[in-house]
Amino acid sequence: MHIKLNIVVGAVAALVSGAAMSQDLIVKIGHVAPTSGAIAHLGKDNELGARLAIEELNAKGVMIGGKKAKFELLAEDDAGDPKQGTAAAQKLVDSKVNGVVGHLNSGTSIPASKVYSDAGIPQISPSATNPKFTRNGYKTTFRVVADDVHLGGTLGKYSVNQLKGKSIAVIDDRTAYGQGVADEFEKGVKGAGGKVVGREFTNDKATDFTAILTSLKAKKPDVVFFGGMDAVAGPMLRQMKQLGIEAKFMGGDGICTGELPKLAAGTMGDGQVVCAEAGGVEGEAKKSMDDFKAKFKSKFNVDVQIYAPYVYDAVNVMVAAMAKAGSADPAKYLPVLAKTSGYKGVTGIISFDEKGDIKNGALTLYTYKGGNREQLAVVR
Ligand code: ABU
Repeated sequence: MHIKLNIVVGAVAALVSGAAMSQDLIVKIGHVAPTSGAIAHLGKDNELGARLAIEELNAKGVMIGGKKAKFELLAEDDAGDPKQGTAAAQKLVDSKVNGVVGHLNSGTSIPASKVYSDAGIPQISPSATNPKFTRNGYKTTFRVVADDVHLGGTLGKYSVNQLKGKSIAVIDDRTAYGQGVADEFEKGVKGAGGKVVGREFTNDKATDFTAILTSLKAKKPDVVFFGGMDAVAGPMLRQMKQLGIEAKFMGGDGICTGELPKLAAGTMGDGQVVCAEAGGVEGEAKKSMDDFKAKFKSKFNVDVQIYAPYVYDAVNVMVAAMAKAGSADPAKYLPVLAKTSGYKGVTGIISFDEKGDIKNGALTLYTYKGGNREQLAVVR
């Protein structure tokens, strides 16, 4: 009799628990970054930022419209390639994701933004800095970092005013990001009264820069700016050393990673490289960023490369809008997301302007000493 009663109680409990589970709201968050190829270390950094956010949200138990939300991460690899980027975007749309965080690159985020816009699915890029990303008039497009007008322009002025560059050379990798940030850098140099003595280009898969560096060497540059990613910047620094080019080396956020010293294989001089992350925190707000980096390291046993905290914030901003709207339906939470104002993230305060860009975005200038990234200043 006692055994029978236990079986009945167990069955009822299982039914109740099953009923509760069936009432959970499944929320699918897409994430896209290059997790294969030369900048896979950056794509994995971003993806881990998303995984951490999703794990914490599930552990916390977020209620959306009276239902407990269960978040699922649908992670795609676009290899940093525009065609694979739009294919990944379409795959996520077909999987009926509720929102997307990504892509990592401007060259993939920009074409993918049309796919998401056509499907009415909100997209927040944590790292694509080309200004065009938010200038197509799509209501679904957001970004939580500063753009290349701010980034390249500030670095251009810095090269003249702080580094006292007199003959500045510029190289870019012909990607949407690399060429765009190099153009803005050049404008910043000229605006500050500086002189660009040479402009060369390569591509984002190149490994041999002898021809362009030899050509620039003849112009005796004291600063070389590279618009591109760390996987190309590292070997370029090695070859500059081999060719005896003693110039300072500058770049945007694409080179401003934890991996750069390894990629340059010990050829970077202390203070030789100056770069900028397209975000940053200062004062009391720095603690939340530092705490995030420590938590990330303890959980995944790797250091943050650059944009994992911004991915983490992007996921949380999206989910905060869903909770506030009481719905994960993109059409219902999109207007709430667009009105995001004063959200306190680990990367600082997030408010969106009418284009979907972060308001009052910061930049953090860094150099490297002893193979470690060292903060120089946070500027707005
Ligand atoms: N912002 C640097 C890396 C990503 C991109 O914009 O292509």
